[in-house]
Amino acid sequence: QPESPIGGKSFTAVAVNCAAKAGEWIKSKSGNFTQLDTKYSMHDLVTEVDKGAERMIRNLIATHFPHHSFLGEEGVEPGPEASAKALEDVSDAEYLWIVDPVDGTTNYVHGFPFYSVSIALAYRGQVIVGVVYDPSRDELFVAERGKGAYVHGRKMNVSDEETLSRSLLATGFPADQHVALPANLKGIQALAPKVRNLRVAGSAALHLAYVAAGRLSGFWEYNLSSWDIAAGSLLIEEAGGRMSDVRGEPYHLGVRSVVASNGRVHDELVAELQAAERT
Ligand code: 2AM
Ligand code: CA
Ligand code: CA
Ligand code: CA
Repeated sequence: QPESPIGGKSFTAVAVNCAAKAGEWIKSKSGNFTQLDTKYSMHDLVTEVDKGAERMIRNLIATHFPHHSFLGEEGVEPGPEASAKALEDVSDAEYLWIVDPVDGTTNYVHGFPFYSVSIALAYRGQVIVGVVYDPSRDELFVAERGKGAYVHGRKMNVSDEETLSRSLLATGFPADQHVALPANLKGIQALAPKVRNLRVAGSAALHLAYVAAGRLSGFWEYNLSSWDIAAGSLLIEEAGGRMSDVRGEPYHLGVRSVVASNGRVHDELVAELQAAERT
């Protein structure tokens, strides 16, 4: 696995710088953005802030690393097929930046302060840097492969609950109203009575950061895209947690339906979701 360039700015420093700059601008525009559009459906929102933040991040990365590839939500046609295709198109990239400029746009639009900037760098398909930034609380979550996960310099560890009955879990309502939403409503119905409680706060990347920080025991969501998950996946792994798809198979960049946990409750969570899908 490659080291960051010596002398120049490290990969992690650039990722952090991008997240901080974009995050500050996003927060400054909160409540006074001017363009609100829908993309794929009435549930899929975008503002000029999403687009502007992605452009800002993309340009900053290109100045430092002009030969790296870039995949960002706002550069891809809306909808699940296009997002899977866009990932395929860059699958042979050596260095690939995977960026969600605003994860939680619906929250951002409503002034609900739970959204994030998500920036990952993958080397030959494996995430080596993951940064999630929450501008509302000025919380910066950073992981480097093999070097741990940190929130503002403090080492993060996943929580130690051993059972679902002691777990605080989070999930998300899928955008796909036909297949994924009914599937996840079954999951919610099955899990709600078995856990301490459930949260559905609206930013997958920030939910993943919260699992890494030990604030949530686990998280699952259906039909996400690579930019929602990539950065958070490394936070989880470096904080000692576990990432998989909803069947329990190991996480990779193509996984869209994801389970993340402190590791201890993982098998139980996957089993409940599998059982719920069969009902
Ligand atoms: P976004 O805000 O970047 O779009 C919330 O459940 C999660 O789902 C967020 O990470 C959100 O990312 C994502 N999301 C919202 N609308 C979506 C859509 N239409 N398709 C796919 N993911 C979506
Ligand atoms: Ca979006
Ligand atoms: Ca997103
Ligand atoms: Ca987004």
